[in-house]
Amino acid sequence: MSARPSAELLRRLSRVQCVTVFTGAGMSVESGVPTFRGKEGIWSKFRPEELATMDAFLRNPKLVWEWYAHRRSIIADVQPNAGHRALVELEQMTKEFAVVTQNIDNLHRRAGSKTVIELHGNIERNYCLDCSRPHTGGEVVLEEGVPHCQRCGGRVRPDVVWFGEMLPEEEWEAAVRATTAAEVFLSVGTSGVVYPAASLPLMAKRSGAYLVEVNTEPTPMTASVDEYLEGRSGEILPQLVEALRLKAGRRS
Ligand code: BV8
Ligand code: ZN
Repeated sequence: MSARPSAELLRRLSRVQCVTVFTGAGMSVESGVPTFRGKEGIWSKFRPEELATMDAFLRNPKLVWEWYAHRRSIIADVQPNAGHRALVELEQMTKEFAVVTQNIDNLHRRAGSKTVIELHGNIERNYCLDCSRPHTGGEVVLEEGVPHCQRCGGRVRPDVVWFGEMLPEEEWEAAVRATTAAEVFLSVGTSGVVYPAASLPLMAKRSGAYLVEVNTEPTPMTASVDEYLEGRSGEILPQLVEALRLKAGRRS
């Protein structure tokens, strides 16, 4: 049974102008996409920090490319879940709204969210390490499992942010603007261990936002939030939107 949103949260969400939702891998679990650090984590014999790095790619491009191909195949077969769809509705009910996601699975956009800030890139995009040419899946030439650029023969990599790499500047700045402007900030389905993304919820709170966490279990952030809703995002977010719709209906 998942926690119900408080009257305070419903009051705020029905009155404020600016809402920002920060999402992590937990958002996509109910679509069938495994998280990183959970028991059923992706290829649990490897830690993301060991595979999602430039060193790992340079050392063993075939293994890293196969790991991303494996994840792409999972993502190709899944659909956005009720939680993604609830955020699309919440965006339509809110004057200024942004999803700031750590996820690379493109599910927020596929669900129909308009303002999606992808802090860690997008697994459906690739580019050439040498000439930076963007590559869609079809144009990648595999030689012994290693992807090469058709134009210059360079190595092609996924367009995601690896550990030790800077986040894309434009997206980071947009995320900070959406965080500091938020009157309500929802942190959904993230363990809050990967920086600098994990610094956003407390940045929101320090800027005056009402900070809400949605997670199936407590995280290092839970002690500092204004409201902790324990449960699955695919249940809690639709319940939240339904309660807001009812409240609006009562008012009109
Ligand atoms: C950088 C793309 C700087 C690739 C990813 C020590 C201290 C502080 C920082 C560091 C440090 N040592 C190293 C660092 C920096 C490092 C970092 O933070 N490391 C961590 C591990 C300590 N960060 C970086 O390297 C970043 N860059 O710092 O550059 C710099 C400075 C100067 C010069 C150069 C560089 C780059 C980080 C980006 C890494 N890329 N992804 C890929 O995906 O392959 S991160 C990866 O982790 C994903 O993006 C993922 O989203 C993200 C965070 O994980 P979560 O989303 O939280 O997922 P997780 O599995 O952990 O948790 C899921 C949660 O969902 C759980 O809490 C679970 O309970 C919950 N849940 C499950 N089911 C549900 C649910 N919740 C709701 N409903 C459900 N149904
Ligand atoms: Zn190239």
